[in-house]
Amino acid sequence: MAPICMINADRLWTRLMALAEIGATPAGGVNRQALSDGEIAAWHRVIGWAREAGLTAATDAAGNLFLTLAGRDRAAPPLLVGSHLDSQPTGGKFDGAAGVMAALEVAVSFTERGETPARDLVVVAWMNEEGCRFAPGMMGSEAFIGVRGIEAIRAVRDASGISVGEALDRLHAAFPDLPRKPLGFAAAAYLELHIEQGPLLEAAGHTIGVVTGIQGKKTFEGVVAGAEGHAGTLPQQQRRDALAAFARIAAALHAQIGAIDAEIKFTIGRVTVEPNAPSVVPSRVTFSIDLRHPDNAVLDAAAARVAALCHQHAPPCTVMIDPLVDAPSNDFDLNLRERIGRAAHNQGLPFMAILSAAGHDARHLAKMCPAAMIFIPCRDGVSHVEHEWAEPDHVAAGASVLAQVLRELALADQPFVVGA
Ligand code: HGY
Ligand code: MN
Ligand code: MN
Repeated sequence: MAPICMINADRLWTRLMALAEIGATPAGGVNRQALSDGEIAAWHRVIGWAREAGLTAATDAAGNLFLTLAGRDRAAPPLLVGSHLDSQPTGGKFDGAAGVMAALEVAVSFTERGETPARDLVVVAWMNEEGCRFAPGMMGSEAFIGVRGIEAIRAVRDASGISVGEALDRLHAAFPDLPRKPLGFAAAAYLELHIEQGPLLEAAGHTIGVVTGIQGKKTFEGVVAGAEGHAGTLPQQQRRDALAAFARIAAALHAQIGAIDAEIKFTIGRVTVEPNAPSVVPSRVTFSIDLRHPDNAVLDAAAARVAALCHQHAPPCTVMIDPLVDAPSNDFDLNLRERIGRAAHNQGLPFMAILSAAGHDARHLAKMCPAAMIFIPCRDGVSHVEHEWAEPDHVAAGASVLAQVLRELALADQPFVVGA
């Protein structure tokens, strides 16, 4: 069934594919990491499209991008809608980008219909949602709502030693004319469209997911310390082999944390070995831990066991475990969820309630204003892979539902009450 809410589906798809050319990988994916040349190029392209439609562009100290369609009451807290433009190194065309482009398409459709929202409609692209080049992720939305200080964020370095601060200064220097908004300006509500990044919508044959919340997530960084030595002369018994210790630790964590129940998600996604030389006994291993579960009590109990298991299997090496992210499962705004379901129903789109297994910036926005998410299916439920795919009709349907909800909120003369 064609979407009934005025968006230009062809323009949306064409622009989404044009955006995917920035950072395109030979295997058909996207590598457009946070604050990279690719993301700067994406800003130029998206700001160009926004300015063509009369929106104004701005940023903030955290490198978030804001594209504003002016409303009648400029002083009223705006409607925020968007996602992120950065990707994983072997990411896909849709993760984040679909949400930013759908939001921009809705804003452009307002201008084409000569409609002025009652309050500003601000399209946002959050800085470093993915947390790959710079860990942890969601730095832009965390700085925006104040759960992570901008100076702590600026101090984080990537594998080549470049700090977020240096990369942010480089981004801002590339857009010297962009005004700066204050971190954490008040917003009336936040909406985010995203691919599900899981199999449930596709399996159920549904087009729209009304996201109830996001499962809890805790991440850590572990450092195992040993001692370097000659691979040919240092006797085994005298070795403090950091990689051997990490192997024991990883096996124990997978066996005892990763198998707690059918819901737990446990990932060691990055391991760095030093000095990483074939004939040198490894002296240091740095590794990531990504732990998730929908039940906060189970997540807390599992996380509480991580450090003890690491210390148990580290000797004769030592290990340090630093917590990075502690984000409990949350619930999205009921009123917004009802609006999304109604819009999907009005447009004849099969929809279902769904918990998000993947993390999103909306988790943080939900701490400062009513927030909700709209999911669309992705092929085989896969994401964070180069062959990530979403059907044009699904992208259009998601944008059309987003448009209907935003028009309800934005065209309401009397101040709408969300979060009630
Ligand atoms: O890791 C996540 O859940 C998100 O897709 N970056
Ligand atoms: Mn994402
Ligand atoms: Mn992602």
